[in-house]
Amino acid sequence: MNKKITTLLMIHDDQKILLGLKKRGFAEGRWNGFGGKVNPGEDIGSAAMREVGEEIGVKPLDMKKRGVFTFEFEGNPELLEMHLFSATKFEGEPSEGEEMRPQWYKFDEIPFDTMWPDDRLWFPLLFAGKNFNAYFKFRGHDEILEHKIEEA
Ligand code: 8OG
Repeated sequence: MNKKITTLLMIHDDQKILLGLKKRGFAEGRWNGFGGKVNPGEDIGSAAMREVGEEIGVKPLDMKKRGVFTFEFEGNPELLEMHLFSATKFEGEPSEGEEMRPQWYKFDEIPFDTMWPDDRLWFPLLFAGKNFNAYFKFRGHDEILEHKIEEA
């Protein structure tokens, strides 16, 4: 099976998380972390750094790998492999770009209803400092048919 490789970087501290409202593309209208497609030949961590720079103009200083997600979309033979990173320190001031509008959310005010539906299932592990791998099978972009999350 073919797969597309993407990155996702979550910037957070122990009380709040920085999310961006996606203004265009695959998940327009959803709040998410920062990331996108890895270019051919590009290192995955470098892609994660590049994307957050392009999207909100910051440079993470303590980026860590947290896990790998595999997404399958019913009826689509191409799998999506998403590499999750997190950071708590960064350089620069988050600013709105063409693609993303950044905003801080307290942990108990995260807008899960306007996020990918899998996020509410794994955010607790992210905030607990765990590393984990996950598999989600979707119908469309809203319905999870199957899933598995395993601590790594
Ligand atoms: O540039 P593009 O629109 O392809 O980027 C999609 C971004 O969304 C990329 O950072 C990967 C991320 N992403 C998915 N699926 C999911 C998901 O289910 N949850 C979260 N939080 N992010 C996702 O492609």
